[in-house]
Amino acid sequence: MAITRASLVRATTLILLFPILASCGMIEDNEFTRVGFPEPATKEGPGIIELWQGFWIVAIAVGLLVIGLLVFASIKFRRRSDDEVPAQVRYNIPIEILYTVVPLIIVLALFGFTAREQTKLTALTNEYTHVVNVVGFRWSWAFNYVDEGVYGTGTPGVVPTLYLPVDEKVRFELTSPDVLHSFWIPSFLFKMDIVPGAINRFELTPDKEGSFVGKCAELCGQDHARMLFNVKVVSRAEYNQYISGLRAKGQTGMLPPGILPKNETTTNAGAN
Ligand SMILES: [Cu+2]
Repeated sequence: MAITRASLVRATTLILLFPILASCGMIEDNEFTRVGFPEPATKEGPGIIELWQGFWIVAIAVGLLVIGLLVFASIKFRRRSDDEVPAQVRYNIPIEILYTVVPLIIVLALFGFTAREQTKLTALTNEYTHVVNVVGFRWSWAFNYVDEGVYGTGTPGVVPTLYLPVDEKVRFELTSPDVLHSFWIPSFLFKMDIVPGAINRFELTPDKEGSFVGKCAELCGQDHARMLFNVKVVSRAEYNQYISGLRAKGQTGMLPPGILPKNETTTNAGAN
């Protein structure tokens, strides 16, 4: 047989050592090794990637074990002649305990790692440098730059851009005047629902300058698919320049939830 015990041990070791090798830079960081995730653009991103990779490593290890046992059992305990009935085994208590307890331990461990990462990710601190109130409305986005007292906004036809200064922790406050939306920037590896009547908060630190895309991840109505926005992570100087530009255009104050800028109406306001 081509699969020897040595090659199985080698493959398993490689899978188990994957996170260490990856973090040492010995395995190339690409979309394949990130299992489909985009390159993270926040300080918090790598932790989420590691959790995701960990789940895959466990899933692959369990999958290999199950397939291996299936192949092993179907060869070793196969019927060897027409008049032979293979040994019928049942009520093997140690094995039954084993296959109840081991999956339980795996699930609890996965739950533990997830809860730990989630608690860290959603923790609110006082260490942020600025606050952006994201208003998701049918069917676009407004961004109130709370500390600076200015806003930017879009329409279903004009995609708005959210500006963020690089390497500064930002607190997002999500509000909606109408229905459920979900604020999602794939490159930030993070999304959170926006619930009417509530304020959902989270904090992230974008650490890569560049342009990213964002979208609504909650099917919210007729023009849900048009709820797109751009994200620009820029230097502090460029950010200040953008804020001054908004002020010069008279976009000062906060855009209250549900109020669209002048000359804009929600064309589908009645479509409930
Ligand atoms: Cu939406």
